[in-house]
Amino acid sequence: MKMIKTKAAIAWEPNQPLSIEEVDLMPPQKGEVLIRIVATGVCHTDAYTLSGTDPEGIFPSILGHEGAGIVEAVGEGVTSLNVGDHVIPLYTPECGKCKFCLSGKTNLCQAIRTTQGKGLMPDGTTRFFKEGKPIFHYMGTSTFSEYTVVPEIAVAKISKDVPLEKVCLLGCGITTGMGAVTNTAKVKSGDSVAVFGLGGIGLAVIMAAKTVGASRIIAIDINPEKFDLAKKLGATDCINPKDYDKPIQDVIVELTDGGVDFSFECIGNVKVMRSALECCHKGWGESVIIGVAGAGEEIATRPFQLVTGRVWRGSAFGGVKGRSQLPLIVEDYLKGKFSIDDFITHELPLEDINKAFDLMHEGKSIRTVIRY
Ligand code: NAD
Ligand code: AHE
Ligand code: ZN
Ligand code: ZN
Repeated sequence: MKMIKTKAAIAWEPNQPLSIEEVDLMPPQKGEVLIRIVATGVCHTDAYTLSGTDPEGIFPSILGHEGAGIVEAVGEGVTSLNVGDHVIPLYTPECGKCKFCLSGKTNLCQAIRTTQGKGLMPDGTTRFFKEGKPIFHYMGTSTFSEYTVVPEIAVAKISKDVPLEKVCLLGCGITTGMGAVTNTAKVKSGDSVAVFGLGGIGLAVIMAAKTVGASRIIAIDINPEKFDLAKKLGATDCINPKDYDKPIQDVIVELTDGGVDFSFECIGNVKVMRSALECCHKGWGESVIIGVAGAGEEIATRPFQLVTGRVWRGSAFGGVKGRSQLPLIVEDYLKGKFSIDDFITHELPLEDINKAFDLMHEGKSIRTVIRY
């Protein structure tokens, strides 16, 4: 197989619009697969990296990590995937062999994490080129390209019965929010929950908290336009911190007779992370950080908050092991156990991808799905 041409949105430098161009893509090498991306969501993490505040941000690169597609070719030695398989590329792979995979304690497979963070395939090179010069991969997935090459261990094979233009959102946002509730926090029926940030992640947290039977789900955002959907998905209370002249954690502690059982930060704002911890109930409340903060940002609280029993933890991709567990989540979607449609507020062709970023920054979208 020779080099192919693919249409892609290139991030040439931070804070500049993506440029739609044709680039060259090498065929899949040993242990790699070529995927035709059918659709991809645009997640806030793509905007974060494009903004230049991601310490691992590297340019020029092809962003995108919330995609779904079809296997077009497999490289030497690939045994678990075949041409025609429907798949979701994984930014958190699952090799099944590394210390992390074998620990039974985490989904954070580290088999290819170092090269992935440098925008490279596991052999230390790129597959994308423009006029002979390498274009870097992003999160090991680069779904803002019609064709992409991904390591076999970073591909979940899913049912052919689901629409790829919907389940692409399981490649990051919806899975992350739902998994943070069920795997990381392990919210149970009757628990109270506070959710900070009502984008794709926060709304998925709300949806899952409702499903497990949370008694009270407090949704917090500075954009009240997000409240209707939050209520539809299960929020019992919607709060805009701008409506109060005291810290939002104090408001929530008063509302809940001492604080919530669980809180989730779904923004990436270190000050809000503090509020999310401090609105948790003394003695047992747990706060899960999902939001991603920029280089140099740090969280702070009085250690007393932890001494007195609150717990701070984090969650990546909802603690979900992509190859073994994501196909089961897709099956749950097929069985009608949760909604994806509610999250898709816009659909655009790749040519208009910069509009998807504008809509996100203007607070007008939950998820824009880019259809190739
Ligand atoms: P989004 O931009 O769609 O939503 C963020 C929401 O936060 C918006 O509704 C915005 O109005 C609200 N917000 C902003 N500042 C606020 C404040 N001070 N107080 C209250 N609300 C505020 O983003 P998203 O795609 O839902 O992603 C959310 C965060 O999660 C981002 O930081 C993203 O990078 C991160 N993320 C992490 C993981 C993970 O695995 N840990 C996965 C996906 C996304
Ligand atoms: N490069 C960033 C890391 C950002 C980050 O934490 N990413 C999440 C996924 S966000 C998806 O929208 C993640 O999976 N983290 C685990 C990991 O290994 O990156 C930075 O800040 O350096
Ligand atoms: Zn994401
Ligand atoms: Zn592993």
